[in-house]
Amino acid sequence: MNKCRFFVVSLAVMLLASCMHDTVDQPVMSSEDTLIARKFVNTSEAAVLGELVIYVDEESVALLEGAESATRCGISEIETIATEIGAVAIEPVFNMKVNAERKRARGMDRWYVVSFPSDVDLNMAAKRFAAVESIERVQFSTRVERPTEQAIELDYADVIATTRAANMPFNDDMLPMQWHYINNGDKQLFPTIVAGEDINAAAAWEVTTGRPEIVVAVVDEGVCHTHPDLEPNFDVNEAELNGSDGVDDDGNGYVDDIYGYNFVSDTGRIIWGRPHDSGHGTHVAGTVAAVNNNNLGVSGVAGGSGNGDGVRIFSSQIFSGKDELGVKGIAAAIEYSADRGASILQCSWGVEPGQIANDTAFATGSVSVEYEALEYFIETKNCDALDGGLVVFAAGNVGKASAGYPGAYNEYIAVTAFAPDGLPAYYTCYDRGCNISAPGGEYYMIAPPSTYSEKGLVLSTLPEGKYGYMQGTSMACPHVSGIAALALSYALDLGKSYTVDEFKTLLLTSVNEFDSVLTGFKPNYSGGNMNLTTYKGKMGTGKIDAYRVLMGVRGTVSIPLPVGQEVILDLNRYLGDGQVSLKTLSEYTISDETREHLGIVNDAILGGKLILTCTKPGAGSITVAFVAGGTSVGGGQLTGGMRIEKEFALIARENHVANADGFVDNAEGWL
Ligand SMILES: [Ca+2]
Ligand SMILES: [Ca+2]
Ligand SMILES: [Ca+2]
Repeated sequence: MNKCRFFVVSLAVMLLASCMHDTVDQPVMSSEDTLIARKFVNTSEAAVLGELVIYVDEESVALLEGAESATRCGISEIETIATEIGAVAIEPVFNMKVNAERKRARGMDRWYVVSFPSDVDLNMAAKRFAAVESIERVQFSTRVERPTEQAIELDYADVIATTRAANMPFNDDMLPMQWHYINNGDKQLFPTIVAGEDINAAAAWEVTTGRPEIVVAVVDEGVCHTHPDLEPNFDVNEAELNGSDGVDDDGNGYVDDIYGYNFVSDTGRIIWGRPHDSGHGTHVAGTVAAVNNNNLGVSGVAGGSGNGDGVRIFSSQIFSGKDELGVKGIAAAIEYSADRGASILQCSWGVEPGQIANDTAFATGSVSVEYEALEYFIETKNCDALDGGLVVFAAGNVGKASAGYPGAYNEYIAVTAFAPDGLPAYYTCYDRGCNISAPGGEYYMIAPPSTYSEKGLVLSTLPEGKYGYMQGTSMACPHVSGIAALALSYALDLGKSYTVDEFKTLLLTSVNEFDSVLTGFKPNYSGGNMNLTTYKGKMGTGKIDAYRVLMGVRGTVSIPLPVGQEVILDLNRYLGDGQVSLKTLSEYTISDETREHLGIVNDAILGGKLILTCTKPGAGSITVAFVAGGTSVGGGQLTGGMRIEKEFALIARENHVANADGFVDNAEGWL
């Protein structure tokens, strides 16, 4: 597969290079050299000049906390080096004004950043620091690569005011163009579109549209908080909003952090319109939580119902124009996201696959400062429905058989991307480290290589009140973050709570299967072909389905159904061990909405089996009555069994398959 050459929104962040202690290849090394080499977290490749991150031993922390400067920090070896290289400052990476005790227990107070003139030889300085006994790790502050691709602004004349719009759950006029939420198979958007290749948002939004108690941190370019389709769902720091400029009014260690914090400029002012900014952060934020049903623009996955009830977002800004942010800022942004109350960390960035070899290189031995920050985020509980934080990353856009780190690491969810045809997007990474798939969009080439349509991309908000298209696993990622936010909102409704592991299991198993469509070839944007069998079993567990996720929270079994085929379902196979003694009564309820959504015809229960045909992709539910014990319900003069009712979720998709015995089956089994 060709590496995508244009408009793959690739926030390729070169956070970390591979661990030096694994790759050191010098035939003759003294034991002291080996000891020093083991202290290196990474190499100096793509490192920011003029700073190094160090991790000191416990005894040194007390001295450094009271340090006046790097040259007078109380540790003579450090003072000597600092004087020689002209170091100007030694400062803690993490913010001890919030949750200090927990951070100390994790050793987060032991990370410092040393700043010095940029003409100092970085490798020499690093080696000198690594030779200091009280310094246990040295990390180069690897440069963050900025997004270079721009969004395509929506031409308002393209907004399709078809009759479809009348059937939309919300009045946002661009929602009919957001196939990634509700895909009705509109060929105006993408000629080879397949209805139902979406996140099943319509059915999900009947269950919940979000709750303001759930907060998602958007770690990205600055998010435009003045956008009218985002502003109502912004998490606002009221103490700062009503406080004084230049003063840390809430004492959280960050001055004027009203809508988040800009870690690039180290100020509370979130910005988004500098040259080389792409609108990426604002786009991603809109997918999570653009305001629904406000008669304006787009919808967001967890953007509420138009009554101020969407999930909340804030901006942890790590990209800005051409400025470079080192790992200290990345780590601080993740820490801040936890301390400010986020339950979900939305990260549409990562290093190129292959730069970090494997999980051991990422998270064993001399681990990096950003790994420490991510672990802290996971450990931090910020809502009643989850006992910690969920970390979601984009898998990467270079079409490789591996996700990029950090997303590839086994504790974080890495999201692959599919196109409006339900097939892998040409750019998506897949296979190793990839956990789940979501819509990321794709160009449709009308006349390769120069004429293409952007309507198969993901449509969302852009800075300055605008809207536009972007594609990438960067765009798939916030679909998963948004669905996770919906699930936590619904869990709050129901008074349920999860451990982080339980919650990840729920998300990764609430999917529609991917593999049945992965045969043959698909033309890619450049006129070549993608061999689809390459992706079989490698796009993650499947395509995330928001309705299935919510049904999982409710505890309702989802049944996959094919479109356009009559199925005869033995519902007992979805109960107990699949062979239970429950007599199916002929009583059942299907709501009018479900009938409409699935186009259900010919439904009946005959001989204990449910018979029905769905004529279109959709989702809904059915409630069926059973007798537990005996063949009839007891009561009055009759001794009989207990009447019970059970709800099943029904998910109809083109590629769900009914077996010869009428049992609907697919790659997921019968979850
Ligand atoms: Ca503050
Ligand atoms: Ca202030
Ligand atoms: Ca809207």
